[in-house]
Amino acid sequence: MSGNFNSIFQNNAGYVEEMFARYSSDPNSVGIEWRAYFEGFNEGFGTASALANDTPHFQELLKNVSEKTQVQANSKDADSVGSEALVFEMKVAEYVHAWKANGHLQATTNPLPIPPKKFPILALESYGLTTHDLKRSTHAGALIGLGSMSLEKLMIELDRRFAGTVGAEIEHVDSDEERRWLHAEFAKIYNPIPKETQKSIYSELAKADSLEKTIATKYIGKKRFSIEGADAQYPAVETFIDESTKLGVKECTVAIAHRGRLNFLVNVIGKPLEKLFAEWEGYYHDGLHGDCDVKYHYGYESDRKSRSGNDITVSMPFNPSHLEYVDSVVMGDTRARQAMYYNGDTSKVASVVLHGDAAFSGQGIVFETVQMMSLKGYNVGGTVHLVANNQVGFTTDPSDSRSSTYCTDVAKVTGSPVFHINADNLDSLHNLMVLAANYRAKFKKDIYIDLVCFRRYGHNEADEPVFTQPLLYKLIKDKHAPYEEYAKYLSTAHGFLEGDLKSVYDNFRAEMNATFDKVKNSHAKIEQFTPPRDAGELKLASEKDMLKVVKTQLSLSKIKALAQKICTVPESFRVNPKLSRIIITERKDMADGKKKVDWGMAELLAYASLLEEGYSIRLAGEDAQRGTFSHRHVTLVDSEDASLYTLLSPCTSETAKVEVINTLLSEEAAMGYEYGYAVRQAKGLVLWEGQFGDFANGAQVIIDQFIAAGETKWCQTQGLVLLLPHGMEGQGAEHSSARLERFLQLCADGNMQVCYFTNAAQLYHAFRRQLHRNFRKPLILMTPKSFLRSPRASTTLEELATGHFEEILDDLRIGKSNKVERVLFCTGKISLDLFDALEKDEFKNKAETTAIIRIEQLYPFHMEKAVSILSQYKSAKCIAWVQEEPANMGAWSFIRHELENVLKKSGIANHLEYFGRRRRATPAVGIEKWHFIEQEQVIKAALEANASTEV
Ligand SMILES: Cc1ncc(C[n+]2csc(CCOP(=O)(O)OP(=O)(O)O)c2C)c(N)n1
Repeated sequence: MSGNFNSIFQNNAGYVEEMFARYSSDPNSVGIEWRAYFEGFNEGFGTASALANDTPHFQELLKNVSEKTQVQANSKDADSVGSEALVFEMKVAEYVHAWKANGHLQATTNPLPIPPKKFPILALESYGLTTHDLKRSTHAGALIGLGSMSLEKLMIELDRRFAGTVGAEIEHVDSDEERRWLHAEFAKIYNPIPKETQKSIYSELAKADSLEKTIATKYIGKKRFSIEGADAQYPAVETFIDESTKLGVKECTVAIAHRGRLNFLVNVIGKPLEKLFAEWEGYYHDGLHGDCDVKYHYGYESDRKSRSGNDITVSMPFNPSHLEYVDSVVMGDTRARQAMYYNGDTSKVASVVLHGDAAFSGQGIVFETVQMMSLKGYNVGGTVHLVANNQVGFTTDPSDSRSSTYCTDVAKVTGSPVFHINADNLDSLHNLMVLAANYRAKFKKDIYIDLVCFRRYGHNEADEPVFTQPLLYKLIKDKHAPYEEYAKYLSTAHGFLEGDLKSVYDNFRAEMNATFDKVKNSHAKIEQFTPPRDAGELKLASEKDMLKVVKTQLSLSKIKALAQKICTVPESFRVNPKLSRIIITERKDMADGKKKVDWGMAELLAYASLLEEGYSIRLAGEDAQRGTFSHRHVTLVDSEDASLYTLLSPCTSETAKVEVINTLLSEEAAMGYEYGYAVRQAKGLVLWEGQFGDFANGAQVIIDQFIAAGETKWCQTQGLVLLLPHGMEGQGAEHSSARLERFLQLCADGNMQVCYFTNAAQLYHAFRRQLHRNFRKPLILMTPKSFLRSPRASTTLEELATGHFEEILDDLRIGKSNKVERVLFCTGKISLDLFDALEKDEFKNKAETTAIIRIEQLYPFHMEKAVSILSQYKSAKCIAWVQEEPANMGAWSFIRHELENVLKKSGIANHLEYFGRRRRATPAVGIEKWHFIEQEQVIKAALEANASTEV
């Protein structure tokens, strides 16, 4: 509670009462500060009216105020003589509010002996109170649901509740209902927990430590990113899982970075210890797919029981070293599970994301991901964020790694509650995780738990932490293992027998040692590819598999019927008249065969056809519903009431759903989310579209670490489509290039497809091909801007019905191939520019002697097809690659080796020439006029020059 009311109260007690009366009948009739003040009372009592009618303490306070006011009203100077009792109450009330809001600052959350600082905001004196007031009775405890008591007692209660070993940040939560609920639940945080639960917690701590010690003794000095010091994460997550299953949760997705990951994989996610030891031993069998990854990046999934014996599916996504990027991926995975397995019910799949304090406060993707919490296209019904705050990041102190007070301050962005807890207080941690599970289930929002703990060793086990954190590690040296500390507490405070507890630990060690011996003596195989549930017969595939023709045709009548369906809007829906003309009418003409099918229509037809075949579609992108260039208009807005209608909805069914999402303005988290979704939803098409392709490099980590490398590292396949508007049109450095060259540089081992189409039919067939194969591969697509509606890039319904995807398009204009003198290989937009140029007077004479060969799929490159096409043009004197991108960009550095091979294999001795821009530091010039001059020079050189020319 902010605002200093003292002066008001001192001078005008009657005014306070009047304000309260007004507030009680209508909270909006008083100013915001008064509202905030009286709302504070609400949290202790209930609603505003309950406050007025049902609360004995407050009635008493009011009576007191009333009497005093009456006295003042009869006196000569009623306004200036304040009620001393009221003033006192108000001062204490402010003091209580300060503790409710800021008590966490002074909480003893640190398990290391570092006492919390003192904060003036929590001092009596800051509210005009002194030690002389301690014995006075006050009603202000009502603010936290207590009766009247002395100020002294109230202070003790405030300290106990708000500054114990758990601190609560609740006051920033907007909703009254949530705040009241949170305060009421938080009041129970120190309640005792059942003995059985204590046993489970001890056992989990013992198991966590056992595993680390076993690995440490078997693999001395090896990196394992031990959980030691943050062991409490394990029972915390177990409590969350257990409580969640009681609330109906069937699956729990758990993401965690390096620290404690091996421990979590085995103990929480159920990866058999045998498998882990086999990985440590390096028992990799022949024929293992891909390059694999380090042990602590692997994910796992299993069905297991919760502590109470309920069924739960637990999973952990694979993740790279790049910290926090998996946050967005696990969100997408969670949403896909909810959509696919539980009909979108968010209460069935819950997510816990574990973070490190330094990464959580430093990495920007955290902000982007948490911002998704309540968005229609992203919400997963709330996530529990558990930060293992070991008070150091690698060798960096918190004072150097964040400006915010807490590592969890990003929670304020979404008005989510935050709790800071001392990891030694495992009983309260249990209560807190119960609270978290219930909060998530009830309010469907994120909740943050800052688990203050320590790191036993250096960043990894070989690092010496004393070099950089000598003081911290002096304290850590004296700290016992969490299982030992808890055992001490259980035996002294709860009558557990030390010997019993010790044997629990010893048994774990013995079991783990036995497992190790077993693995040492056998050569267990390491399993790799497991397609997601319900994905059908999916396989791994090579470059060769990717080049096989895929039957994507549908009958013409079927396509026509689909086309009609997707341009029919319900009669009651009022489409903007202009839009109706340019989109609906035109698309109807396309459906009737009166007009060629443009890019937008072909795209929608591909979606519609897949939906009718039972595949779901999820397209998320920046302004994707309309499309950056106004070409898509798949979701229309009613011009009168702004309601939405998706043109694809008539093609959907129970199993085939469509979501077209205008995303938050994020590339990294938004793309990561779709990656996670695509991995899970193998039976659907998942697409992410950039506003312009140029902005996709904001998601470079997702591209490099997940999309390009996920299959080779983890055997994790997916068919995510990236739609990246690309092409040089004079729009400057940042609206021209999706950095085709970067994607091509990442291509190997059949990891993805990189394409740049020139015809809408190709788009249609490529989208259908994505799902009509028994494997999944990402598709990176350079998409058009200027030629979205070009007749040259348009197609016919017949082509859709009869064709299939073509990796390379020969020049069908050429009548006699032996007349061809010049063969220009190119990709995407420049091909269409070249075709246009050949129709102009200046170059008309070249039309028959110049063949333009379009490489529509750059990777995997179809060598055989290219050779067979080029072999027709043996008479050509000039064979070249043409591109509009600078020479150090575009496809040139990738394709030249492929094309040189094509020449060799076609028996052509010529050199491969290059026509295009010179090497540049930026993808495009900033001055439009220069662009057009350059573009003309490229075209001219391509059609006339005899040797490589850079402009
Ligand atoms: C994006 C990224 N940048 C840098 C690193 C290198 N790195 C690995 S762990 C680490 C410190 C992480 O600290 P924290 O988040 O507190 O987790 P802790 O290691 O303490 O558990 C750093 C900088 C990384 N893995 N990822």
